[in-house]
Amino acid sequence: MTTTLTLVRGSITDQEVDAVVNAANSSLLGGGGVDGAIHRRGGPGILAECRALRAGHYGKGLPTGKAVATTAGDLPARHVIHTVGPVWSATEDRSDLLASCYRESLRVADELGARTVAFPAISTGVYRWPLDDGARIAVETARATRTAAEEIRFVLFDDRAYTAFAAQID
Ligand code: AR6
Repeated sequence: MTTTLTLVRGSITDQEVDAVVNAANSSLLGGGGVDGAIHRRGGPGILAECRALRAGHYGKGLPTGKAVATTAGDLPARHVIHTVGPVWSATEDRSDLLASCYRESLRVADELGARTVAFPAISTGVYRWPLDDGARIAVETARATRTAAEEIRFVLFDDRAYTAFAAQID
């Protein structure tokens, strides 16, 4: 099975795919950026499942680099996979944690039977990861991960992010 990497400019909340990935924080209880947009558009069903996860297996929150799935609520996707990217550090190399977000999200996507998976540029917003490096890690990790997904779609919110990802794909 071959996996195709695709790029679109737009919002993760508009993607009609089996699973969209949320750039969450470890609380799983919402935030700004992608996270805020997903909870706003997806409605309260997503937060309800996140709260249940916090009341159960993830009492201390979701660790950085891990991923967990919930309903997609009112989104046009079937599932949301929440992952927690690392905050950028100039003094510590956290690249493995960022790669882990993509790997773990694809592992969860496989468990869900997802054939189409949409990712935002994890950590490149509030968490300040440099866009070119974030794009490199995203594309390299997607290419290196064995998955049953047929399409891995990167959804870029602006021209700068789109250009950074396009440079990695070409
Ligand atoms: N669709 C696609 N990409 C988007 C969207 C959207 N609707 N909105 C923003 N982006 P961020 P992070 C881009 O900050 O850096 C939250 O508060 C954005 O331009 O969403 O991993 C969480 O709760 C950027 O390139 O995620 C965490 O606390 C990229 O998506 C924290 O932010 C990621 O930006 C996570 O920070």
